[in-house]
Amino acid sequence: MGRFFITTPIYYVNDAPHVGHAYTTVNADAIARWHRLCGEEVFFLTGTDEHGAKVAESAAEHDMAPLAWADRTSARFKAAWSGLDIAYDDFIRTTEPRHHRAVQSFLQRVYDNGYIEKGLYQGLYCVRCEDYYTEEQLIGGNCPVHGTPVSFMEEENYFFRLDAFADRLLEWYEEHPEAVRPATKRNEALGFIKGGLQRISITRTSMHWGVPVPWDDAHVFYVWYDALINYATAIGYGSDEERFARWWPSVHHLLGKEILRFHCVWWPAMCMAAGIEPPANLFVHGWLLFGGEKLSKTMLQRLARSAEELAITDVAPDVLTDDFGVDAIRYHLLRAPLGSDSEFSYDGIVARYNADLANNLGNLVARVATVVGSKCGGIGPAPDPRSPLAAIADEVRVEAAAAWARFAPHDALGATWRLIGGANSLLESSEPWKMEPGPEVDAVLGSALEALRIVALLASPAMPATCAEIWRRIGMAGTPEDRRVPDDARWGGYPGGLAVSKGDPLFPRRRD
Ligand code: ME8
Repeated sequence: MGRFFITTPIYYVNDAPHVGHAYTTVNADAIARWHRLCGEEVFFLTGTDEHGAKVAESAAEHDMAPLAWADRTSARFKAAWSGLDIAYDDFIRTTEPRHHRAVQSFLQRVYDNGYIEKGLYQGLYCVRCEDYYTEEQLIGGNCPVHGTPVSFMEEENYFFRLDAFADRLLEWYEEHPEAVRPATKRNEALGFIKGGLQRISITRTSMHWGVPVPWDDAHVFYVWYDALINYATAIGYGSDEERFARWWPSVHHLLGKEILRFHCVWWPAMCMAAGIEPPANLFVHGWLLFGGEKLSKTMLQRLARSAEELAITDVAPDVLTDDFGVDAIRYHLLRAPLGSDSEFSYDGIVARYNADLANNLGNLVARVATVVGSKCGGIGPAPDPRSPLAAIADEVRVEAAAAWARFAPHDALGATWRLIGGANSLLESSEPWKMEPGPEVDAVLGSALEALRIVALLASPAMPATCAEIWRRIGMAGTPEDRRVPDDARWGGYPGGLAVSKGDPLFPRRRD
């Protein structure tokens, strides 16, 4: 049996989850569900990043101890994911003892291998990024990511010899041309490496909210250094070597483009320094943009201050799912191409909802059930092996599978929706509702039911509850998730003779 290990970044607990986090998590969830449908053993990891100055500051602002604050916000992420039907296999918190142990054993190894040394660090620091910048990297004297002022910092700490890995990283990139995708992001990472790597400061004495350095208890590890290791902790690094070897290095890291350097330069080098293989697959996605800007916490706070335009709550995942339904929001997030930036707007959700869900999928389900009721006594006929839909379904099955496999849910769903469109066109051209009951009507309706069965299978990673409901309405037993692709998605699987039930509209049309 194949194995598939996928991760999201672990999110900071300095603030509440928003739709940008949901974008990554829903995509990872749908891709994980696809691989389960393929019959693979899947491990889907997400979690929260709970150390560092930023979290300590947020806790202090709320008059709380850092751990109590982390408990509260981490729980909000879990609640958000349960509200979006996210089926993760593990939710890691970096404050857990298992993570502290793994970080200490990983970095002790790097230290023992001679890649960590002591030195004095001075530089311009952004607290929000938890990262140092050079003068040239600043924009108008401010942090290039947050646009907020940076501060001068000086401290004695330990350094990781990132500079020692430039050649090995370039070699690794050469030998693994597909490791970082898309190609534009691979080039960006290569640009960082070729631009020159410097040793990086990886410990702090200025604050204590972090994993203690095992060989020097005056220091804690810098939060990025502990955070990246979560991917190894969760599969047993340092505690269960057999388990670790089963899952590593063939991981798929999904991440936003602003953390490319950490994942595509630092992390592979850290792995090399610890004597393990670098992660095999890194997929760097774009941002959801809101009025052309990254939909960030900072921006949301600003929006909340100028609430006439749009309130912060409009982009919190639960407000959207309460308004449109869980699967409609999942679908919307999955239709934004993963590799590039996409505009995100309320009007955009309404437009896509009406076009794809209300008019196309919802309409097909309702029409088929109604006409099967009036022309076939409510019993679904078997599909026609010569239906024009059979050829579309064959094509769509192959295309959707390839698209899911290359981390392109938007293309997989685009292909799947061609089958819905084909079924709607068949109904419109043959107008079974005007025909006398008989073999001709049966052939059309049986084929439309078969198209719905295949759509419910192929779209189930995106819209699990809706697809299970379609499955039930066309009379199939169990849920699509009990089945396997590609075999069960071949034309002819709908047996006929099943009771087809009508129900409330799946996606009532929106007027706003
Ligand atoms: O960076 N569009 O955590 P974070 C798309 N703790 N994705 C977005 C987004 C947007 N507008 N805004 C956020 C951290 N994201 C670190 C990660 S990993 C070892 C440590 C998503 O809470 C996207 O996945 O700032 C991005 O990379 C992540 O949230 C950043 O979350």
